[in-house]
Amino acid sequence: MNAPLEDSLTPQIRVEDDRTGLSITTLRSALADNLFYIQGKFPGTATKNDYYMALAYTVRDRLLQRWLNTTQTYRKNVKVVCYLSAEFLIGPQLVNNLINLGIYAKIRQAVEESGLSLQELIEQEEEPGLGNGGLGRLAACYLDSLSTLEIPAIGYGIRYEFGIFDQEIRDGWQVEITDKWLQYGNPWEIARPEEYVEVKFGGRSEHYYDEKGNYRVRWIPDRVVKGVPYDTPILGYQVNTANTLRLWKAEAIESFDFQAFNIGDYYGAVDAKIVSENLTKILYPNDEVIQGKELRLQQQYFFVSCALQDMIRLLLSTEVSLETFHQQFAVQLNDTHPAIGVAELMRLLVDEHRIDWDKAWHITQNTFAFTNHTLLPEALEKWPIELFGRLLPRHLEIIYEINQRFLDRVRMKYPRDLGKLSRLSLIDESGERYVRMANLACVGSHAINGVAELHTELLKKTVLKDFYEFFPEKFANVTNGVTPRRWMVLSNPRLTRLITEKIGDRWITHLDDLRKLETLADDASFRQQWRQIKQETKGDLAAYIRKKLDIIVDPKSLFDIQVKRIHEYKRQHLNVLHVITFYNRLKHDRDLDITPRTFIFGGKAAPGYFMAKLIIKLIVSVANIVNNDPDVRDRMKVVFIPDFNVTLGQRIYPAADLSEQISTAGKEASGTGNMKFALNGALTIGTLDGANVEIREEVGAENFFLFGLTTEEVYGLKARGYRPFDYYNQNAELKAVIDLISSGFFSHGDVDLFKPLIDNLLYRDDYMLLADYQSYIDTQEKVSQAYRDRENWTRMSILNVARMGKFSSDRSIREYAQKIWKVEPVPVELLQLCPGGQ
Ligand code: 4GP
Repeated sequence: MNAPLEDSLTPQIRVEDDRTGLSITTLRSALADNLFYIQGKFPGTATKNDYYMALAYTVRDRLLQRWLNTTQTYRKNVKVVCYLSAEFLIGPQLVNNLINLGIYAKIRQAVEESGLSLQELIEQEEEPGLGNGGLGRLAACYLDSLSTLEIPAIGYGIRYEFGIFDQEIRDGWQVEITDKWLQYGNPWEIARPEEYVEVKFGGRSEHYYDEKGNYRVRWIPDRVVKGVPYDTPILGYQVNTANTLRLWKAEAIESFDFQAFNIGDYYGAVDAKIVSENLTKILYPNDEVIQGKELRLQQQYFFVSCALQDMIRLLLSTEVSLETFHQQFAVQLNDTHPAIGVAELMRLLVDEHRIDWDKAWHITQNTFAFTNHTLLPEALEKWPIELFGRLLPRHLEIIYEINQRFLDRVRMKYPRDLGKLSRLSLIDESGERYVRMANLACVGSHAINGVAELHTELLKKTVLKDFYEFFPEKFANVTNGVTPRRWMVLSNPRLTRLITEKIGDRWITHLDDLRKLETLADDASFRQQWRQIKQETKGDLAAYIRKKLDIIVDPKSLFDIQVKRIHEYKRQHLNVLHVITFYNRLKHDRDLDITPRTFIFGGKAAPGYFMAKLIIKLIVSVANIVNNDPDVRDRMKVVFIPDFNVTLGQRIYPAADLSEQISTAGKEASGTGNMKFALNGALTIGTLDGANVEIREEVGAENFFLFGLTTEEVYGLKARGYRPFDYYNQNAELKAVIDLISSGFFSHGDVDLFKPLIDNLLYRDDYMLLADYQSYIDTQEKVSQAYRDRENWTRMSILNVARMGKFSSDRSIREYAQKIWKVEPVPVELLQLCPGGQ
């Protein structure tokens, strides 16, 4: 790939030494040195991966001045945002760092002059799959923006040894392969074993009077685990700020139990190590819903406790009073996964630092803010009391105390309203008793936000209604955004160059500048260039598909793409109903003048989610029939690209003509893939759901293909009694599609294979595919018609990009900073340069 931009955009360091210099000669010798001294290889025996590692260290060396100076700057009493997230899906680091440092072209030259191909080395990088989907990727975009905006920040999370599984498709079924992302080492992280903290589990609490006669509680655990931090620098774009992503690994306090060893218990001797390290071994591969898994609660508590202890240590090292904790740190809870932090901070302040309850509660509430990411009621995290109390006995007591005080206030406000009381309670007592994490997060935070306007409104009306009525002032909306650095500059260098040629490069950090493209939409030669770029990018994806899957797709056909986690509410199977409708139409009229399409899917299913896996099987089965049917050849192809991840997203989003955002209205909190597609010039076919609503508002209704029921209509239809079978019965084309699946046509005559899916649609259809079917098909027809007028399609594509400024994660982060965190940028000066510096 050519450099997306000219080099030397970053302010350069004044003093450079041999190790960090940027001349081609210095870069070449650094590469050779790192190969020899770090990888321990001669060029003759080095693998591509050795070269990748040597290159990564070469780049990392050039980050370190900024990173260490950033850390140094933050020691001086500045307020730091701490983003607590169980997932950070940061994607590959090499190219992002080259772009942010502004040294892409130089590095390419140095690498090529060393006889290597930069592209090949880039492809060596294993991406850290430390997240499932939207929530984890959002955290990563936010880290990028925090650094770019020079806001002091630390991301705290878990260093999973095995991230999200790699997906293979065998016989049409998803197969999960362990993700061994660390097997060849990770050049971007630096371990800080000396900054470990201890995390307790189990045991009991002991109530006592201290030396001054004050009533106190201490926790006597039955297990202690060590948390070791691993730091990754997150460099901003064209700035000196490099914030830290600090991920925790669990280790045993003593990794080898000599006592057990001495009595001959060889296995017992390493037991503690194994048990402790299990804690951070694996990321739970479910998005949205994970219920009741003890290890998951251990993971949550582990990283949150590590993070809060780390913050306290940082604060105390500056001689500032702990009572100013909330003025020094703004802690964002990325969903309820870190919500246990509310109880943990109370425990640390009250039990360990002897601050009285009321003061500690003031600090806690003013520290935390909570983001909700999903409306699915089944996704609200709750933990059985028994499990919770066994693992975190002291926290359960603290939660009871918080609850009692909170419910006293509720009773005052709503005397005799038992329903309210039981719904607001931190404890669910409707059957088996549970701790409700969303309630804990709402009570313990000063701010609560949804991730798109519609989502925030629905939160206030549905899942958090009672909290909204009780604390209306806490609620705000912050619509999600994505970073234009990764999702445009890095992934779409051709378009980046064209845009920059026309309007300069300020748009990369001020995405609203893209508006300047609006007038160019009327310029025929610009449209021609725009189309040309889309064509080339589609050609690249077609080549990838051919190489990986041996399927030939025509880059001139309309690329209709749906990539995201597989979930019934996201309705990949509605897309399949269209694919089959399209196929049937072609079969019935072989001369039909149809706009040729390539239907592309990608996404992982949670391993235990049968219906999602069956949807993948259906897509692949339909693909097999369609792609091998000579009657439709050249006019349609269906492709399921396995193992969708950040790296693949970077290839796929820029190559789309049409972006499928077709969730049932009221179900998708925001979506961020919708933003990545539109930013890269795809037009959207979508429902009025999540951030689609705002995207449509921005790009203009005439540049967006809307279909389907609104949230209100969905609720209304449900309330009246939805009968999906009637839709099937009354719509001949829909009936033909469903009957074709049921007949075994796509499953070698097996009529049972897709029965669970079909029965679900006909008799339940929770996500109302059948109700939306006709509207979807009609709108797809409009898409096909629109694509025939290439000039107008291109104009719409340009206008989409020009009007996507709102969806930069820079805008989201500015809103968090002003509305919620009350933090300001703190530019970093490169004062202390070493080694070899002044
Ligand atoms: C996702 C939501 O499903 C998606 O709509 C949203 O854009 C994203 O979070 C970021 O806010 N939720 C998850 C999850 O990924 O695991 O709950």
